[in-house]
Amino acid sequence: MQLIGRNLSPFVRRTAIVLNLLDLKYEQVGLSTADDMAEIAKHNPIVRVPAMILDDGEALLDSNAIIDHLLEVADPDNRLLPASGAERRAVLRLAAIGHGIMEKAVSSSYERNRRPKEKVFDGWVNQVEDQVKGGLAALNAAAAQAKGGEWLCGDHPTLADVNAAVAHDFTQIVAPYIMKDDPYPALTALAQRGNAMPAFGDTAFKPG
Ligand SMILES: N[C@@H](CCC(=O)N[C@@H](CS)C(=O)NCC(=O)O)C(=O)O
Repeated sequence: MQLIGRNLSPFVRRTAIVLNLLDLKYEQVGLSTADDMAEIAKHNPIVRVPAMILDDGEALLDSNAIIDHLLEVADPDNRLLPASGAERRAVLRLAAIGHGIMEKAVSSSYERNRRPKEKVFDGWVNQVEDQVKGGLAALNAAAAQAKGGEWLCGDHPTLADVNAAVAHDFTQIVAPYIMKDDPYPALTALAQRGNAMPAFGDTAFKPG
């Protein structure tokens, strides 16, 4: 299997962590949407990452579709996402908040970095960054209230923790001023617990 994209992308990184947590072997092809559009377009007509190329050549697009497939084939005990009911809904709710933070932090970063400075619309940047902050505050509250275990939904990491840690770290990279003075300490502690595991830590984005 090939994972297309660099771990600077939070969507690529969360996919890589799920692959690692499921002990799946894969090769990562570190293409960037800024520099490698033609190459990415060979796999994905929308020219986005991640894409995943299965061993028979089938291409899966979008981290949600890729992770859905990985869970179907390699998580028979439903450890990363409970099979049904309130437990499943709780993981999906928190995972959606983490995914939403990623989307809004990417929007903010594109607005600030891919436009000429004089065309950046501060009102829009502030709006999406308020959405990022709302999501981070919700995950911080969930991490602070996590009962009994170290993780958001029980005694082992789920998709909710994967997304929370990646959302935290990505915001730290692209909008460090939001994380100044550690305003979300329970979430930071959760991200640190994740990153202490090779499945998470080995995927941390290394510039260069
Ligand atoms: N919903 C998608 C979002 C993927 C996404 O937006 N990836 C970004 C990189 S972080 C990208 O490819 N951006 C280029 C573009 O949208 O033109 C997912 O979860 O995989």
